Amino acid sequence: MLSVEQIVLREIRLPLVEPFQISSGTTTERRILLVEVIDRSGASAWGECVGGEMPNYSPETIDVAWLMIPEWIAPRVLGRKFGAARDVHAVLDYDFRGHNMSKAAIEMAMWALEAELRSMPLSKLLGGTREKIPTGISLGIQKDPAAIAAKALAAHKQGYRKIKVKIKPGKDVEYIRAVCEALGPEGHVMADANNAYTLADLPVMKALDELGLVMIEQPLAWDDVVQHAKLQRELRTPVCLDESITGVAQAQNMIELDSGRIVNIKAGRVGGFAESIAIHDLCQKHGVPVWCGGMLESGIGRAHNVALASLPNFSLPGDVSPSARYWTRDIVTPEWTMDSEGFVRVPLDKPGLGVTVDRARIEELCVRTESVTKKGV
Ligand code: OSB
Ligand code: MG
Repeated sequence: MLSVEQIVLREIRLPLVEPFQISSGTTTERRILLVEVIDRSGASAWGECVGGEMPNYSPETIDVAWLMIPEWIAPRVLGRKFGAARDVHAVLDYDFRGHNMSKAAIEMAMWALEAELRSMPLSKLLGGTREKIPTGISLGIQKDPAAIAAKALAAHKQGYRKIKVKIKPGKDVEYIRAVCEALGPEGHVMADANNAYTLADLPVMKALDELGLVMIEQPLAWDDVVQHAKLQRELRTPVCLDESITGVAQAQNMIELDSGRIVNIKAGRVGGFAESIAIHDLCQKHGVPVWCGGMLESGIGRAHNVALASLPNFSLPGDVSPSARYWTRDIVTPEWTMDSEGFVRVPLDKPGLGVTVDRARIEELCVRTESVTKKGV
């Protein structure tokens, strides 16, 4: 039985080792909202809200999450008895639209707490079967084709098993072509547009289609599944949806309409692990591969992602790069590492997240904190 008495929110600031540019904006420093859920016995577990600094990926931001969690989400969880973390999703979703990233931060912390209390690795609690995760890198937009080709080649040599390159109009075909030429046929290159195109850009999409990419991620509008179906009909390259898939219903629509043939699952975007597993299972039933996306998470969010990516239908490399790709120093020990073959190991030797949360480091980086308990207690 799970019953949480206190939820603590903390905002930390973590500068990225290099700026990360996508079609809709650049991030240089992450403002990360961490949540800690604490039960009666004092057992605690962590979650991370993936809401961005700006509303350029989704309407959610860290500041909106900081309002939503104490006011609307924590009260549904505090003092309530859950048989299992699996039951939290329905409670958070009942007559409560959207705010998936805020809900997910708490829902995922509840799974971590259950794993902790049952002394099992989070991966096992979720139904994971993999012991190591094939890893991809997501490279931000660079100043010219030579610069992105050099970055991609360095990543390929480090062992990364999938190289994702961000694109935007004017920085697309020539950039991707340079990467493909640098890496050769074993490059496993893909492009992610973060909604920067419309169907009027079909010639650009057709040119990308000639390059033999593993997939093209979310080229069209962030909430669309209809125009993507028209595009997919014109392309041999599989379209992968990210932003558009906010839950299992949209995944169902994607499959019915053939608007994409691969799903990037980010647990934050879909409201947590229960919904991620539902999408995973639906896709598996329909022969649609999935992979685990990333949102420039700290070592805590990364632990959640690695656990999720251990499920069997996560058959393509995930954006679960090691700590050093993002930070000079992470907030967990040991830090996340990748071997020279491009695998991140699933920590199966420790319960819960499988890494130790560095509280002292979090205190150092913390710029605000709020503790929420059940009203009247
Ligand atoms: O579209 O996948 C995306 C980061 C921020 C917002 C959107 C995206 C991303 C990434 C980062 O691609 C992947 C990572 O965490 O390494
Ligand atoms: Mg994406």
